Amino acid sequence: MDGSRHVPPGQKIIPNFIIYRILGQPNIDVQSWTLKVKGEVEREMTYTYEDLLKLADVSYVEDFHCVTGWSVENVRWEGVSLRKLIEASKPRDTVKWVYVLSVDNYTTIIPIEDALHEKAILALKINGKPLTLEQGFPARIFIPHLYGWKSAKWVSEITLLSYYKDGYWEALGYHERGNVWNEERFKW
Ligand SMILES: Nc1nc2c(c(=O)[nH]1)N[C@H]1C(S)=C(S)[C@@H](COP(=O)(O)O)O[C@H]1N2
Ligand SMILES: [Mo]
Repeated sequence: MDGSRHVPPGQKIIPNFIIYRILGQPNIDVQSWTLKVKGEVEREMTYTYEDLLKLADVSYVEDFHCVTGWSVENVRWEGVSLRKLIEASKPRDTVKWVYVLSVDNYTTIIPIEDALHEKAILALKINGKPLTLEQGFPARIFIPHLYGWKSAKWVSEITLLSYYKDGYWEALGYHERGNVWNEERFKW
């Protein structure tokens, strides 16, 4: 940052995250939990939590923005580059969308360009500690320039698709991409 704080349009800073679990808090057994990367790929991959901890390669401080208007500043995020996970599965040239499924059946969708951004991660830690259960342990998506509903918690599957498909909030009119700087809140 350059000294002058940048808060996206229509957002207000609050001190702490408001915890959302629209489909309830899932029970997670980290020993049996896995993350799958599948869909239009040459190589479907399955990762354990241990595998992901070893792959963790990204750490930075970025703000979090919920589309309802609250933001939390200066959060340290650590995890695995989504680009690295996607490339490891050798996606076909036709891939345009990344569809995310969570253990609680929450879903969301992300354009491939945004998922390949260098700061797009599968987050494993917040502020130096493993995610808490309520904040998405073992793993959640985080992409700093997209609204928080794209930051699916308790992720279990990442599916690479050539076509668009609504996730939970997108089906209710929320935006296909959700860029916070362009205020992409709703589709229409
Ligand atoms: N599985 C799941 N992921 C989710 C949600 C949810 O209800 N279930 N809510 C989303 C929304 S709208 C926001 S703003 C953030 C909130 O993250 P937090 O609960 O860590 O504050 O989680 C996102 N990821
Ligand atoms: Mo949100």
